[in-house]
Amino acid sequence: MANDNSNNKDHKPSGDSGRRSFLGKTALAGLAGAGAVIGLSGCKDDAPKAGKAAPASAAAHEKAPGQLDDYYHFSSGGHSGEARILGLPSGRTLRRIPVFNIDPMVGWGITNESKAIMGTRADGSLKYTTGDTHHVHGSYKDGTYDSRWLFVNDKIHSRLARIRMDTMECDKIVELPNVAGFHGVFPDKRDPVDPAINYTTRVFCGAEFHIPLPNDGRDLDDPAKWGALFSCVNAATMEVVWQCRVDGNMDLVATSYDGKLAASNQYNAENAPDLAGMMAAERDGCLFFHVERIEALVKQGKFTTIGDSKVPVVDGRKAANEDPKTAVTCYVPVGKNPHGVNASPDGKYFVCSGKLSPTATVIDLALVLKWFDGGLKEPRDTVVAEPEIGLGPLHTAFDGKGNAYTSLFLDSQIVKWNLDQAIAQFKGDKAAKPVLDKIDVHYQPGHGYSSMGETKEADGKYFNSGNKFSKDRFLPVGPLHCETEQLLDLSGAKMVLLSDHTAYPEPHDGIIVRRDRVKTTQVHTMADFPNAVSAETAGVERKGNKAHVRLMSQAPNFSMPIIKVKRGDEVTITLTNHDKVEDLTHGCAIPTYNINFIVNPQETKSVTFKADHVGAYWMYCTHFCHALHLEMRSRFLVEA
Ligand code: RUQ
Ligand code: CUA
Ligand code: CA
Repeated sequence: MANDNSNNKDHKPSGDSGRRSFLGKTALAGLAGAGAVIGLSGCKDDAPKAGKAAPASAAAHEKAPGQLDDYYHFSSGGHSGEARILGLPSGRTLRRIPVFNIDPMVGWGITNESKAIMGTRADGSLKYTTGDTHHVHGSYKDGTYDSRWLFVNDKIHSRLARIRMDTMECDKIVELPNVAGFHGVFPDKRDPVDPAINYTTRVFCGAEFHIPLPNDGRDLDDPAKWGALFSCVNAATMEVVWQCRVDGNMDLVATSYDGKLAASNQYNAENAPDLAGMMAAERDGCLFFHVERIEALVKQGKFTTIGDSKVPVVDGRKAANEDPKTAVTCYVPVGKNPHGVNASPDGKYFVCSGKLSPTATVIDLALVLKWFDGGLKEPRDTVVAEPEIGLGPLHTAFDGKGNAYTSLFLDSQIVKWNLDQAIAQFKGDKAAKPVLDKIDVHYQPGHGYSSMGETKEADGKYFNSGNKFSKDRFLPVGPLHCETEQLLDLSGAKMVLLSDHTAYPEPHDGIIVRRDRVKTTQVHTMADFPNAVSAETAGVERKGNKAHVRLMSQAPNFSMPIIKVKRGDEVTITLTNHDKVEDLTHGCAIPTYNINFIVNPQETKSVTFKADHVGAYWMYCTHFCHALHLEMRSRFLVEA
């Protein structure tokens, strides 16, 4: 094995080392009582000494200078509020996409266009400047990526953002009403009814936290009355079209390939407001939504609304859904405090991990539909396997060959297991052996995902382990550590660790997309910007105390060497980059006025600010564009 730790005294090939069993025991002891919080908080002082880990085999993953990667890796950025694009197998960072955060590199949160997408208050300032992105998923057609959109959640302010995959820029953000802790998100893969709609039209959003409904000051001391809503957003318009109130909470979200079912794992089936209460029940659940039935109820007017929101809310609570034949929800009991629900690429199963139970639960989607038709007694009868796979199982990925790969947070491992073997074992086959392999990762993996693993084209080549702790894997840089992402080769019988790469805190989830599935635009089309500045419209236009500066850039010049405005003016600068050459980006910074943004070739952006400081300010190009880049500057003069 490539990744053995040389200080593991009782090392065994599967990574069952002293350090790891220590971790496991701590965790197990924790589960029994008050120590649980500590037990789940990851590796402590038991990690190997710096530099002791053996180097992984090089070359297999490396890209020679100038060589392109085979896959795109689209990743969330956690509480950085952004999304990211890396190349795999190299692990090189290609792009950071600001979404909910302010980014002066591109001017996100600074330009008028980006502020309009992010949302502003009456005074024009941003409504929110923080975000917490966890899950990035692409839109589908025919069960695979169609390169149209990426969707990403903001857990802090319960917003859903959409990123255009041609430009890799965020173009819409919507805030979910009456939702707190919006965590899981997944686009649908086809329409549940209309077979012609074989592509994404809905995005489903799970709410992790309970709140008073509406959250207007009522029921503050009575959390038993609080509730959580599952939301459906129209992928094209980004409007919230319906919500479904549930018992318990939601966490991750998965959708079926036939479009009929969406599901969310719930770790707080107890509906408890505190940790002890959330761990009280022996089992929690995987909660299924019957999309067609929910939408039929909305059409029939069988819904309520909450507070100021006009979004129809259907009742998905157990008491209102006792008859399976009319139920919109099905609560399938699964292992304690589950985390993660993932769809197998053959379209047959959802896998839900136990987190506080060492098991993964395999749910047969055909049986869930059978339950909804009244053909099964108990929701639990939809479970076809529940193998023991290791401690702290979280997220599961697939190779398209019948195998599943689950991250084991507490064991710091990835486990490879076989679905058919697990199903046989569940039926009573004593010879069945679901677990095929385990490999150490460094350390405490959260999400793991495989190349094309969330599509019908799962190819079983690579697996990315998104580790939550890196400890000794990189040069120390102070108390804030980067995270490790580790690339595993899935192509053989045994998993092989190919490489480590760093991740700026704190990516959660990602997808690995074959590069031919992604089509980008390398140069904008000027006509796409209605406010594009041409030679005819360039110049300063004044209306009262409003000065509109229409400016062009072409290396190494701005079209106006001198821009004059008066103190007190509300200044709008609209800048169109007339360079047509790929990669020829200009920047525009103005000191004192806090202006900094870029314009890509043929792109137009604008900023608006109050000219309240008199004096001469050099407006200069920030993005290296030309041998005379430093000379690319104009005088911005504010007269008294
Ligand atoms: S979470 S480590 Cu935000 Cu997707 Cu599971
Ligand atoms: Cu234009 Cu640098
Ligand atoms: Ca629970």
